[in-house]
Amino acid sequence: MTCRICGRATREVLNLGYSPPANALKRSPSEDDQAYPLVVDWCSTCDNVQLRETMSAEALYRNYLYVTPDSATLDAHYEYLVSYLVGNGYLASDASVIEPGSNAGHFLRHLQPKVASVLGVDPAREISQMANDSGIPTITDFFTAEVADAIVKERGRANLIIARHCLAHNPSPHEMVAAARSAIADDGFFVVENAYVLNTIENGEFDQVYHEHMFYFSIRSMSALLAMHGFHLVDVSMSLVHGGSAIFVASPKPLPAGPAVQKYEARERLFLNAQAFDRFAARARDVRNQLTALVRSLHADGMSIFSYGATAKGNTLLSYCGLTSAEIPFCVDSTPMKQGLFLPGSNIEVIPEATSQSPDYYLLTAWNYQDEIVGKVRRAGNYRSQFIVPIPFVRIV
Ligand code: JHZ
Repeated sequence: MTCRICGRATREVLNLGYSPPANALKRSPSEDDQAYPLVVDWCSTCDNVQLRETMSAEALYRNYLYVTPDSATLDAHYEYLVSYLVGNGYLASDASVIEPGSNAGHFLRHLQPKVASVLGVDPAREISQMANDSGIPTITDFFTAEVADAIVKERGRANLIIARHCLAHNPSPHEMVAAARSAIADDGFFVVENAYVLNTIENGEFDQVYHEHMFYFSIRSMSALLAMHGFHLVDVSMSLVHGGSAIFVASPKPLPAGPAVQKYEARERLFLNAQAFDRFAARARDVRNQLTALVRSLHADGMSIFSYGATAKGNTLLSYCGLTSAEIPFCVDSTPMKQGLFLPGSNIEVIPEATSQSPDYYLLTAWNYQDEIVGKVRRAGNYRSQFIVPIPFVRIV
C-alpha cells in the first residue's frame, strides 16, 4: 500500500489476522461476528505506522460503546495535561477550547472552570447526548471542515483545539487537521494526544492494534502531517497514560521546534527500524504462546478465570490468542453501556464490577489501569483473586 500521510510505499510489519471491531459488542452470543484484517504497515520515509485496511469512521463511531471511565489514573493525567499546557503558555484562562472526540466530556468537565468556554464535538449519538445532559456543550458530529466553519461563524476561532485519542482513529487524519487549521486563532495551539509509537513497539503492546487505531504516530509522521496543513510541531510531552502517550503541540505560527521534539526525533532515528518491528512481532507471538498455555492449563486444573476490562485492546488480545468464553465466561467492566452484552468473537459476557464473585484469576485486559484496578478489588475485600497481566510480558501478580 501507499502511506496515508506522505504517499510513499509501505511494508508490512505485523499481521494479527482477522478480528471483529473491538466495540461491536453483541446482545446475544448467537449473533454473527464480522471480522476484518489487522495488518500494520510502516512507511520508512515519514515513519508513519498505520493499519493497512481501515473501516469507515461512520461504521465505528456513530453507535459507540466506549465511554471514558471514571478513573483516578485519568484524573491525575488531566491535572498533568492542564498544568503542562498552562505552564508552557499554550493555554490561558481566557481561552475558548474545542475538543474533537470529546466522548462524554470528562476532560472538558475538568477544564471548564479554568477557561472562558469549552465545546465538544463527537459523532457518537448516545455519548454526546450524555455530555450535553451533564452540562458540556457538545456537537454530535465528526470534526470536519464544514463543522469547523459553522463553529467559527458562531463563536469565532478557538485558542486551543485539543484532540485526545481520536486523530489516529479516522482513515483520513487530514480531514481533522485541516478542520483544526481553519478553526484555530493565529496565536492558538492545536494539541494532539495519542498512543506513542515507540511505547507501543518497545513495550510489546501489540493489543493496541485494533480497527479504531489506524495510525501509530511518531514525531516524524506527526510533523509531516501537520506541515501539510500549515502547522508547525513546537513541543511534545510524554505521559504514561494508555500504555504511553505523546502530547504533540502545534502552532500555525512558524515557531521553532523545542528541545523535546529534537530529543524524541533523535530517539526515533535510533530505535524505529526494521529490527524493532521484527522484535515487536516476535513478542506478540511469545505473549500468545505463553498466555494461551497458562490460561488453558489453569482452566484444565479447574480454576475460574474472568477478564477485567471490556477494553478495545482486550478484544485484540483474546482474538489473537483464540481465547473465548470456553475458558473465560465473564468480563468485569464498570461501563453500564457494555454490561449485559457479549464481547465480539470471544462471546464473553460483560458483568458489573459489583456482581463479580472472586474468581481464582482475573486476566487484566485493562492492564493500563493495573494499580487502580488491583487496589479497587482489594479494597472491596477480595484478597483471593490473582491477576494475570499480559503486557508487556505475561506474569501473575
Ligand atoms: P481503556 C479506548 O480503548 C478506545 P480501550 C479508544 N479507541 C482509545 O483510543 C483508547 O480508549 C484511549 C473499564 N474499567 O480506557 C472501563 C473498569 O471496569 O483502557 C473501560 O471499559 N474499572 C478510544 O477500550 C475499560 O476498563 C476500572 O476501575 O482499550 C478501560 O478501557 C477502570 C479504570 C476501567 O481503553
